[in-house]
Amino acid sequence: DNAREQLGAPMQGMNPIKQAEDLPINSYKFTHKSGITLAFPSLSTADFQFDHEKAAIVMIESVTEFLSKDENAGLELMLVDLSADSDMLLRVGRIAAELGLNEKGFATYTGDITKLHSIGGLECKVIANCANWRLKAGGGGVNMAIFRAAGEEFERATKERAKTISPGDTIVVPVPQSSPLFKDEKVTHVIHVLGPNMNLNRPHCLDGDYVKGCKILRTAYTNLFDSFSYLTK
Ligand code: AR6
Repeated sequence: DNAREQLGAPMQGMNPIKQAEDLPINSYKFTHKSGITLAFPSLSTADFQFDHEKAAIVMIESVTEFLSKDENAGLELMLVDLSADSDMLLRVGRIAAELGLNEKGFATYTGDITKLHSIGGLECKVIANCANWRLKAGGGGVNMAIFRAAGEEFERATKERAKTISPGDTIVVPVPQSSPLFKDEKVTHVIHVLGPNMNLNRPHCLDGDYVKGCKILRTAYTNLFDSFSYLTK
């Protein structure tokens, strides 16, 4: 509860999200009244090699379900990726625009998830991490970026909460106030998520089983969004 208190009141007038002028297909804007935002990366679609088309469908379904619940009114979900050419960002941005999800609290954003305030001018108090099953710092991708940006105390705070994580599960870690991620980026919580893995060189490989894979991905997004919702209550 203490952790939840840190999150404070809803942010007023969430900053307009930067528009990529040359990419009209991506609407980097929340077009409804702003609230508290979860910034999250596309789970499993880089190092874990999950099929992008399937991942986009599962993500959109999970986002739609979350935003349609009355209890989540005022909460926003923002998919972040490093490059405007990101295949997942483009795919999801296109489907979201078709479904009118931008009016309901969804946006896509190009940038580093660990620099949303200092570079993007945004205030996303909660961010998600594509973790590994041992919750270890390093590796690559978002995991490396978040542990690097958050510092040693955050690593300790993560270890205090759990030693491992199962596919589809989440671990919520309050960001220590001494962490640059808290001080410079205004992030109060990181939610570690372990997505399904299709990479033969990583643990828990599903070996192309997309029936299981999609189910785990769906569970991962649902748990992530529910953890976020719980933090705000
Ligand atoms: N900011 C925003 N998006 C990013 C950033 C960043 N700093 N870095 C990467 N992305 P990945 P996975 C995007 O590989 O597939 C790690 O080694 C990236 O372009 O981080 O779930 C862990 O330790 C892609 O769209 O996650 C695990 O072992 C998305 O984030 C494993 O990778 C996810 O890419 C997890 O693999």
